[in-house]
Amino acid sequence: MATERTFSIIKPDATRRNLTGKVNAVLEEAGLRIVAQKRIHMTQAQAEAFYGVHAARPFFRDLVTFMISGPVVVQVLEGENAVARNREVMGATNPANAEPGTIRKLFAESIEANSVHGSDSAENAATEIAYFFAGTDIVG
Ligand code: IDP
Ligand code: MG
Repeated sequence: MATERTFSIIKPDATRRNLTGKVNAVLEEAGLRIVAQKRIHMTQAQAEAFYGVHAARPFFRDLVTFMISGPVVVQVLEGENAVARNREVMGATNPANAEPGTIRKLFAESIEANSVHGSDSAENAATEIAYFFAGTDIVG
């Protein structure tokens, strides 16, 4: 097992309901350490670039509009197998399919407003972390 880092976002539906601390508590309970964190309001250009991989999907426009509808908290999480561990604790994209106790089961409003983003691979995690954080921002 290797210690690794992943990238996480607490999405606008969760910041709007003042759930940052509750989401962080679930992450920490799962053994993930928040080694960098900041609250930002993404620009349209930032959200479009971040979700560029989904540009061809029918929900892309709505997703970008949602992601810039309020502040988000961008985070770097560290722990054993952090990428997979975070995906596990996030739960399925559609909260209707998410396991009990997962962040999306506990807090998500819909398949779109699903409270958190998490990197889906170590390679994407590195790219996504570098998009929002300098190396000196991350204190493990
Ligand atoms: P993930 O966040 O579980 O990795 P992705 O398929 O990468 O899911 O989708 C990125 C984000 O796009 C989702 O978290 C969700 O906010 C939104 N999304 C995904 N599928 C749909 C959909 O069918 N309708 C509306 N929004 C969606
Ligand atoms: Mg994804």
